[in-house]
Amino acid sequence: MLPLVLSDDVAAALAAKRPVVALESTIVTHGMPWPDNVETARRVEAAVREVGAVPATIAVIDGVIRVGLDDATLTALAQTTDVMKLSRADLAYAVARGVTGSTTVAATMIAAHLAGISVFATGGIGGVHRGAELSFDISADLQELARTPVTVVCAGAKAILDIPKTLEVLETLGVPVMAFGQDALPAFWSRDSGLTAPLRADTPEEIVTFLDTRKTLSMGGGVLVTHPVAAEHEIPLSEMNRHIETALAEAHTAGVTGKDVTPWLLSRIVELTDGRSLACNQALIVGNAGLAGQIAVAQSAR
Ligand code: PSU
Ligand code: MN
Repeated sequence: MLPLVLSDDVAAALAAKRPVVALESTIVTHGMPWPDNVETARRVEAAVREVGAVPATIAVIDGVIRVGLDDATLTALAQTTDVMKLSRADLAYAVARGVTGSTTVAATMIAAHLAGISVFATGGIGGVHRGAELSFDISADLQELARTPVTVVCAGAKAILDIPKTLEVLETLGVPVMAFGQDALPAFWSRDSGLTAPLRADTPEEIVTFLDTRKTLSMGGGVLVTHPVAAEHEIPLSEMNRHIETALAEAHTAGVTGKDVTPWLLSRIVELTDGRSLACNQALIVGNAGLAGQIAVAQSAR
């Protein structure tokens, strides 16, 4: 039997083919400080419900992959400081050891697919880190997008990454990258990365038509939909780049490596921007949840 437990409302929605949106938990445990993390998670779930879909936040709790968390479990997870950050490499390890871990984009895609959920909202995906030509630090999220058939709605790759290289790797892996409502690829806190997205969609229905066409052509793997943060919450790239340079130099001096890099940079950038990056991060993920909900609704209407 799969070590996978669906909440009652997620199970009921899936059984009735009603729209469901998967949500990750690493953003809760490693991406934001308490109590902003749990407040954001609740707002994100509400945004999914508002458009008529059911939210399914995913995490491993005591070795069980839980799809859909009740508020008490979500709150407890948000306050725990020693949970594992799980990607493809260690998801099964956490299950085998019976421990608790939060799921990254890669691990959330795996769990969502096992549960039968095909739309997933997050903030930003992992990607090719700056200096990857020396560190070889490339997130497992990119390979997961290539192999697992889940549509991921995000605000682009974080500008702490090397965005042009991230886009190149996605192209190499055959992952469609769409910008929603604009030509430019967004850069997480900023609406414009300076790069043009390979593909564009202007409505959730267009995205669903594209997904259906991929299915007809027997194409596996995921699709990345990038959704720019609302203009009133954005922080321009020129300003973010200053803070990113500072944080990267400090991380290098502090010897931060591996899976600690992304959480370390994110929390340092919150300090460097006096909390503005956090407010922006909250706004963009809530926005992404709404769009993912609309895609799921359009999909289940077909
Ligand atoms: N974006 C955020 N906060 C986060 C992450 C992304 O604003 O915490 C997480 C996601 O879970 C993503 C992961 O999958 O960081 C990527 O980590 P890595 O680069 O170690 O693969
Ligand atoms: Mn990494």
